[in-house]
Amino acid sequence: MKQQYLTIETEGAVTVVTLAREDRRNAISEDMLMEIENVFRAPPRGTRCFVLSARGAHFCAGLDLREHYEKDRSPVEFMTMCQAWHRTFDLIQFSGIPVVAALKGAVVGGGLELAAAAHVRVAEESAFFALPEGQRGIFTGGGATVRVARIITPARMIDMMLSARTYDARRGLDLGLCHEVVGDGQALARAKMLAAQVASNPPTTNFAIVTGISRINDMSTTDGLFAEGLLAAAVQTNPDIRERLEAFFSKKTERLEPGTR
Ligand code: 1HE
Repeated sequence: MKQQYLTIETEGAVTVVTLAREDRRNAISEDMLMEIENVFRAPPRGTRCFVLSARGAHFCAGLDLREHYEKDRSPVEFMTMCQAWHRTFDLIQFSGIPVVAALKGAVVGGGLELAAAAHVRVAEESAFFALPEGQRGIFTGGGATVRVARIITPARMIDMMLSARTYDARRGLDLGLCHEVVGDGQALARAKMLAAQVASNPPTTNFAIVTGISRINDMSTTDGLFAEGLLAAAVQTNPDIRERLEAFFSKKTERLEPGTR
């Protein structure tokens, strides 16, 4: 299917999805959301890791405010749209295929909600994080109350929304909004490098990591430990890992060193 607001390129086992609505700072309209949903619902064959990137100076300015203004949606229409955002971002988080986001410039409102659904977030120095919804007189609707609040705590999210506080990339790193900061213009290359490495992990292991940990976090201790045991039983007994363990015994694997990667 032809996309109007995204580009999709497959490089080996890595599929790079690029938001391509630069003139609107990659703000997400209903049609654009549907395109995002489609690619994560039916990943190109052979995809073992996604990179989520953006054209232009900004990652994503969130909800398309102009479309919202012009459509003058009813409560039910907006609720239905929020459900589409939730469905799409759930697909990103839980499809079982890891997603590495390359962030820069504005990562705000729904743009932060989108980034928070990714598993690894690399940010350029130019990146900044904000939830300006309060200032606009609206509320988050793409999952921030769940995903962003879990990363930075509900108290900090409340402050962020009330005060329209902005965090730069370094502060975002301290708070967990991103996992690594790189120079301007370098996030995509770094994200591709990480994605290639992630893609070389066994798919079952990646599936367990990206679908299991967040869900277990929602469970009681007893249920969580039980679920962890089940996941580990499925992953650790995968015959494919024997070869990896043999490589480790014969010292053929890359050594873990402090500060690498
Ligand atoms: C937009 C949008 C948008 C820009 N919807 N059109 N999100 C926000 O409140 C962020 C709103 N945007 C901004 O604060 C700024 O645009 C940026 C900091 C991201 C970038 O600034 P700048 O100076 O590079 O660009 P600009 O001149 O502000 O914007 C360029 C154009 O993009 C301009 O249109 P033009 O016709 O004047 O060229 C802007 O109107 C347009 N544009 N952002 C529509 N968001 C499921 S609920 C989720 C809740 C939310 O996400 S609320 C949105 C929060």
